[in-house]
Parts: sequence; structure tokens; C-alpha cells
Amino acid sequence: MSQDKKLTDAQIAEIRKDFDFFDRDLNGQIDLHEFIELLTVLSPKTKAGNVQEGFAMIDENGDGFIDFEEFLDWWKDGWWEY
Ligand SMILES: [Ca+2]
Ligand SMILES: [Ca+2]
Repeated sequence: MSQDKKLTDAQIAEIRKDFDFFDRDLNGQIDLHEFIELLTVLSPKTKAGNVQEGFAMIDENGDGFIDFEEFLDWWKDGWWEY
């Protein structure tokens, strides 16, 4: 039942900043190692075993990287929201 939440440009810019922050090697994609760091910061309670599962869930096209679009979708879903 979740509505497709519209993000404002300002929100997208914020998310972009986070994405760039966690994209340590600045290749425009978040790999599994970068994702682990991200989770450590955003969601410290995540169990190690769930990391790969979570990564696979976000990596919609299954290429082994999270690109900004996939990251944005994940964000919109509010997976980590408190
Ligand atoms: Ca990267
Ligand atoms: Ca991907």
C-alpha cells in the first residue's frame, strides 16, 4: 500500500551526497564493501548475515553494484527509516 513518494530536488541532492559519501572510490556505484560500511553507519543493528541479502535486494539488476537509481529506490522504500 505504499504510495510512490515523490522526492523533492533538495531531498534527492541530500541522498546524492550520502551516496557519494559512501561511494569511497567514487566510481558511481556502491559495491558490497562500501555497502557494509554504509550499513555500519545507518543501521548498526543489521546482522552480518543479512548484509548480502540486503545488498541483493537493493541491487535490482543483479550486477553486483548499487547504482544511484537503485539507492534512490531503496531510500524511497524507507527500508532503514526510524
Ligand atoms: Ca564505489
Ligand atoms: Ca545494480
